[in-house]
Amino acid sequence: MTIAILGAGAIGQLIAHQLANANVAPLLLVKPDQATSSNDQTTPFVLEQQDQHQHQQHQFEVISTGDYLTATILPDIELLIVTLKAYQVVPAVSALLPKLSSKCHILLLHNGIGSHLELQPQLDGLGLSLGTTSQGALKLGPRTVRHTGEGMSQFGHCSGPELSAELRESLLRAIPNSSWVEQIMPALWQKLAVNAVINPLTALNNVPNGALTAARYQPQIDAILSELQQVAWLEHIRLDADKLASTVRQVMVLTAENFSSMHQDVLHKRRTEIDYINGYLVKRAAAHKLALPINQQLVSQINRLSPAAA
Ligand code: KPL
Repeated sequence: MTIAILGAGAIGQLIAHQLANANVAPLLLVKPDQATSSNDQTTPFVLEQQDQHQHQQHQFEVISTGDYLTATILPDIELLIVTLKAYQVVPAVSALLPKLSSKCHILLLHNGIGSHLELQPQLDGLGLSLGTTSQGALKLGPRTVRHTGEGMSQFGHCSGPELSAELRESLLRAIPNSSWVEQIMPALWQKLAVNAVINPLTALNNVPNGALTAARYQPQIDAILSELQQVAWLEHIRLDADKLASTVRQVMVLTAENFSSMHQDVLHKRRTEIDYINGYLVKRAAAHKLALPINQQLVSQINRLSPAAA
């Protein structure tokens, strides 16, 4: 069984360790400029557990994206787990597609929604699944990650042939608190709500996630969620408003000390995932001839602070 992970960021490396613990160590496909590149096949990857006293080491086969167009192993990949940022998915997967066999199944796992719609026209019959995770991971070095939060993971079918039962079982066995759901879109929308509130507000106000529990943010949070609910309804996604608001608040409390990924992206002047979070809401709303002024304003404010799309 050949599983590969495209993107050796914090979540990619965490899942690689979890798969290795379940005896299905994946290949890692990484960018050539990363210190994790294929030139170094000897330095182990380290997983630091939450209590910071326990460490695990695994050796993964690393293929740099600079070499992978010639890599003979690519046609053997049966499951490609893509843990890149949302905006990196289409260019990176498109470059790989000519080398993948028709039996390869792709699983996208990132914040936000929308990359699957851009990728689908190119898939030529390959199976596609989508997932969401609230596991926390922090990259401490090129080959070191810390598992910062247990969290839950959900996966589900999107299009084309379904993932084989064998691979599905391996994935669920490897990733703690994970499940395969009949309908993945409602789960993605719930995570979208969390990110649509926490990510831009923490980035714009330069605060950690927990700060958003202060009363002064509540009107803005309610407005973001109310617009999200309107689009979800038009998209036939049924979400319970009270449950959504309490989930968002629960994440703020559980991750109170953390700085959101968008906060960090803005701080380090990196491109953010806003186009696939609040931007996705605005786009879907426009398709229904609906305007979302609050979410649109957040998109504009974040885009003024971070590098624009290429
Ligand atoms: O997913 C996250 C992110 O930072 O992108 C949350 C859940 C908001 C945790 O920080």
